[in-house]
Amino acid sequence: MTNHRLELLRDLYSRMVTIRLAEERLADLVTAGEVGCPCHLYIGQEAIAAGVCAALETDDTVWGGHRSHGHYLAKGGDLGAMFAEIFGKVLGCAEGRGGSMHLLATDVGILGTVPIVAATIPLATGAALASKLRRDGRVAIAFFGDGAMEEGHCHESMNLAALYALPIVFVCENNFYASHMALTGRRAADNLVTAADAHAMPGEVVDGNDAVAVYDAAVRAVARARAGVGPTLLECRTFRWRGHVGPSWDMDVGVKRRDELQQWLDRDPIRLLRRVMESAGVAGAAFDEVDERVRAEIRAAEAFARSAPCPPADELDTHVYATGAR
Ligand SMILES: Cc1ncc(C[n+]2csc(CCOP(=O)(O)OP(=O)(O)O)c2C)c(N)n1
Ligand SMILES: [Mg+2]
Repeated sequence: MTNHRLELLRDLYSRMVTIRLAEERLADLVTAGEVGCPCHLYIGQEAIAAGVCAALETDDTVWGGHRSHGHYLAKGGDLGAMFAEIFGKVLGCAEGRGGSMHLLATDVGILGTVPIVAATIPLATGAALASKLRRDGRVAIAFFGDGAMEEGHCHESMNLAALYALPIVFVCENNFYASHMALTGRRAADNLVTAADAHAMPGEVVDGNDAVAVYDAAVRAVARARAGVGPTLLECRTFRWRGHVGPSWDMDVGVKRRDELQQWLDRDPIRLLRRVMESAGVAGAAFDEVDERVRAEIRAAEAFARSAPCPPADELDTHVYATGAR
């Protein structure tokens, strides 16, 4: 393995561990009642955010939904500002007014995560159209779930993007559930990727638990987008380990996921990557070092969030009503 490739694996590992450990801490804080904000955890899907974002430049834009801690962190969003946001503090990345489902970091290209299912797909398409008109070379990434592919504006966006050959990659994270409904209970066939054919763009099914496979697919799709050839649909197949929202393991809500979940736990994306790295000669101490560094960053992020002030009560309706001249 080349040094360059090994550096990539280290980078992917670091991004994935940051997401995993940050969310495990958030899960504990929700369980302890210290965080009241609803958190849709991404644990189990880390390889997708890490693999795609490792293929991007800082200026490229990323758009997500309700389950976007992973996208925010993988694209380089500040950990302290994310914790502060989830604690509802003014130093949060949305000034404490959005919480877990409205993470933003315009300086690193995270332009919008919004919990209305599929809402950011047209926004990402608009960003791609703007990039094409400005010729600024940026690529937009729309991250969304399998459930979002059932929304009309997802397909309207894909059609427009294909028609105008826009620089965008549609990344569907197929975790086989939308809330508590299984994919096969909602669709006649497990065939999400065939939407690409309908919209005359390339589509690729990717093992969403294999960070390197995701990265390689993203590199191809981003290159097409940047070259002006047009959009790509990546269907990354994965599984969320926790409940739809909150830290539970989702085995107690009437969803018969136990057997399915066990199969995916055995394919832990972080463990899979670690195995590849170990066989390339990376020693155990190197992983411990990353884990320790990330744990220290999370402790610092939490301390920062706890010590930050809440938004002042007299600013309750700031940003709610339009002000100034129209
Ligand atoms: C337009 C809209 N309809 C319904 C909801 C309620 N809702 C929130 S998340 C969700 C499921 C989304 O599933 P999917 O797109 O597969 O993402 P996942 O939760 O699996 O990551 C639903 C139905 C919503 N937020 N917005
Ligand atoms: Mg889903």
